[in-house]
Amino acid sequence: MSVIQHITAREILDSRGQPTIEAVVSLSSGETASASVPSGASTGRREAVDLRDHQDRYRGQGVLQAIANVQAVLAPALCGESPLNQVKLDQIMITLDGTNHKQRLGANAILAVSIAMKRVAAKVSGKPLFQCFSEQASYSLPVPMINVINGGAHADNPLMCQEFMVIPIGAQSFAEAIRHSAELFYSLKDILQRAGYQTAVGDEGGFAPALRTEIEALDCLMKAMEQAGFKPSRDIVLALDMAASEFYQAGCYHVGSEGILASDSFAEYLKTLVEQYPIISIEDGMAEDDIDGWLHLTQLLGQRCQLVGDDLFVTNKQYLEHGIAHHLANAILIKPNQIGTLTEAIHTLAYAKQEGYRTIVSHRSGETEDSFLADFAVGISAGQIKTGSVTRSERTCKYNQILRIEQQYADLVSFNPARELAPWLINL
Ligand code: 2PG
Ligand code: MG
Repeated sequence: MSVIQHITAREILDSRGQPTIEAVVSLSSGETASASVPSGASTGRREAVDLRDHQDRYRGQGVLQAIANVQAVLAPALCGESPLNQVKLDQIMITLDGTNHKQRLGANAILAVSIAMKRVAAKVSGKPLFQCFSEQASYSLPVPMINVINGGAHADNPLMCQEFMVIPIGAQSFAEAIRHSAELFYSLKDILQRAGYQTAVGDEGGFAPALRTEIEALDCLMKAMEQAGFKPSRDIVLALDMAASEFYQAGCYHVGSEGILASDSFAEYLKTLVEQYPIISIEDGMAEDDIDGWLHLTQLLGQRCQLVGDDLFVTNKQYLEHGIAHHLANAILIKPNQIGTLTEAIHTLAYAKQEGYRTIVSHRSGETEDSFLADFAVGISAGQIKTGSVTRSERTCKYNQILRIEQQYADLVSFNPARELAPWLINL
């Protein structure tokens, strides 16, 4: 029987030029696999800890301590184990860390090893990675949310909304969804250029123009749809990530163009946007600490719009349980690095599905060229994925991997936006 023989890690760069961890796991039978982990800019307060050195090198962002933890603490405990029991392997790491938020060993150290072990186990099993999460007769390909305008913490422009995303619901296949999104992206570029805006891209590959208001950005998107020949609501719908924790201070939302709004007024403002534009999904519409605001927003919009908890739930089953009990949001973002192991991310997702919450697998704004997220989203039939725009290779590598899966395993997979987004599409 093949067992884990060697685990090591190294410091590499992410898409923002910050250091991150790449872990490498080798088996006694000779297989080797590696995995690298991302990091966020608009992080939730209760996320698992991304351990940094806080020394001079890389302005404090080095990950040498986390790497030392992989080599000195995790590797000795995992070597000799079978790579095939992911739940047991992840539990060993959780126990070794022993803290609530993985602050001792670092969620970056633990997750890099967790993913590399999954990958090497897939190699041993001889199956494609996406098929190693669960045996299913058919896998659903995730509907992509493509982030075409970047704002907030991901761009140097006045937009408060962090992500303006398009969802190509009229597409018949994942490949067509990517083509539609790319065609819309080119039209958006024309429109921004004609209006005299810069078309350089932000952290997640969407344009980062110096538009002053959210309304201006949404109007550009509507024009881009028209120019590219798409009918709003039939072919393309919109999704926003407000990342509202970022501009919530002393109980109010500092919305730039709209001024300073109390929680109720901010919810009303979001409602107006939903009424005026084909927006079917809003992520972090309220700040993570504004629980009353979340309740109010869910009552106001929860029947007609997908309300996604990102900072609110941080992929943590315990926070999701609290949210469900208190009727907050109706969907959850699943970011493995917010929780630190694959097993915990999968448990949170399974629980969300069981409770009727929609699930969206998500990248981070600081990413690597690792395409693991693509196989993960397909393998667990998450239903939706967001991993940036149609530019920047750390974003497109995930979409490209789903394109490969769709082409190579056509008989095993299906793509159906109407199924994944049903409750929100009927309201359009
Ligand atoms: C988000 C993410 C990813 P960050 O808020 O959803 O888009 O951003 O990784 O900066 O937290
Ligand atoms: Mg978010």
